[in-house]
Amino acid sequence: MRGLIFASFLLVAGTAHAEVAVTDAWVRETIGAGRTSAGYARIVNTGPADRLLGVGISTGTAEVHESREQNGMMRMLPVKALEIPAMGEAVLKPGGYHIMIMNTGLKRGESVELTFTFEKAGRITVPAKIAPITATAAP
Ligand SMILES: [Cu+2]
Repeated sequence: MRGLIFASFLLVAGTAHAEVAVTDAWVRETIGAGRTSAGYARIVNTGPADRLLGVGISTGTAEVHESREQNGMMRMLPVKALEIPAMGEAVLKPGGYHIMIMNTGLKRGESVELTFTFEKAGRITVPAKIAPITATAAP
């Protein structure tokens, strides 16, 4: 039943913005007093090149970051616009591009809404599953 609701939700989002779809969205839980987390997703583009301009979360604040090694240290840098290639995809995953999530508590097993804003495709809101803090891939 949950799967069915999720599938029909994606169908609605897909109808509004047929060329860009956001799938496999997930975030990590926060533990104790922790208020910072990270989120990931796959962005599939069946149309012309687009750009991801920002991501919002229904329960706090979020920004797009890139993890990059600099002088042997992992650093996180804000990304102003993430290029989504024509007829291609962009994957936000641990160790690379990610959604930095601040000022919120996230409980494992629940879900939260992420809103992706694209230059051409506009806004796409999808549910993101909240995974254990140790997760390295979509639950
Ligand atoms: Cu970050």
